[in-house]
Amino acid sequence: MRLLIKNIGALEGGESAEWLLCDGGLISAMGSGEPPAAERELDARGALVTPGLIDCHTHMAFGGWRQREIPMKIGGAGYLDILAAGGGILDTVRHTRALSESELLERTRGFAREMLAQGVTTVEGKSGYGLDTETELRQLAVMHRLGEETPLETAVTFRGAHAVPPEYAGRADDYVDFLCGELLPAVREQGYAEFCDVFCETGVFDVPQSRRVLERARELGFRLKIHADEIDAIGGAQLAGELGAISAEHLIATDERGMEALAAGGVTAVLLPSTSLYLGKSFARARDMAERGVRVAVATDFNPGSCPSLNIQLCIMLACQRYRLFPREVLAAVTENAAAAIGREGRIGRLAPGMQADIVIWNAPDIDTLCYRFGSNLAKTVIKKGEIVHEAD
Ligand code: IZC
Ligand code: ZN
Repeated sequence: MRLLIKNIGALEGGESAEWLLCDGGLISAMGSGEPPAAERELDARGALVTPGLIDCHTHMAFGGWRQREIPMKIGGAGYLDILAAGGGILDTVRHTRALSESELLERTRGFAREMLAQGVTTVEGKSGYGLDTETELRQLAVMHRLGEETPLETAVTFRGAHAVPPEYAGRADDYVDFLCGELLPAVREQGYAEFCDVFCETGVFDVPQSRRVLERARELGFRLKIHADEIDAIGGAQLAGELGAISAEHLIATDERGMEALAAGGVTAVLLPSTSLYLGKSFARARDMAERGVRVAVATDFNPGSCPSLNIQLCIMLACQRYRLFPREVLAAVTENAAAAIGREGRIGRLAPGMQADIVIWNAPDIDTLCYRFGSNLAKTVIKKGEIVHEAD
């Protein structure tokens, strides 16, 4: 069925046009003047039209919440203090291990509906709340099934190197042996994860341990991601550059040398402004990165600890206000640059003939308004592969 969007007021993320035609899940034509006929028509009534948003960094398949950490945090405990005391990620691991695949899928499906309603048509989701073979594979299966069974497209990332599990307490190197020897091959065999990510951070995995996991993952055919410099700059950005990772994520504490390494390695910087907000940290040096030729993407980091929000529109406002990115740069950060962070550029993230028909019609006349009116959901009609998947009341 052909779907026509007409009376577009402002088209962003592609050449300007007044109408856009979808056919067979793709954008088949765009233009100005008299639109062609189609079986179904949507009148944009002068509104903004953009590519579907891409949330290229989440940990959305998890059990439980961590609201009970709030008094500890207000009392002065930091993210790494809570983790070192057996809480934080390890608390979520306990809750995630307790859920069956169908229970975990049901929860995650609820998040997927909220994301679609926000204008997100593709999401990346990481494992890392199992830290054992069975639960890690279950989390990956849930992210895969979410993509098969809902309109939300998923990119699946294995992140067994998220924390050292209680079974390996004080034996991080042994856990790294287990990851390289057993878990990574099992994940490869399962076939759902495209990417392998590591939490390279003080007290979690140091640079040599992160390197071991990532080199083994590369050998097995995964593309590499790395959580780097979220709290301390211990060399994660340099490692990402050296290994030619597809992306490095967080980068709150990244210094000049880290930025150079990202630019030289062609690594996309995935920045997570809601995490900075929620942890009360500084904001990544997005403006400096962009000016040094680093491709900048922005995502939510949705997870139960450091960012219990899947609101990508909040990230859009923060990217503008706190990263000092211009509205067009912000839009690129949640569309085409986010597509590059998950190896899908050329198929999603832009509006052009031949691209997948992932489109949002907004309750807004222009992208400045998206960066401005935070707190309200401005997505009006959300289209995935040429089908309407959400319409605001
Ligand atoms: O559950 O705390 N930063 N991992 C690294 C997270 C945040 C997720 C969590
Ligand atoms: Zn994360």
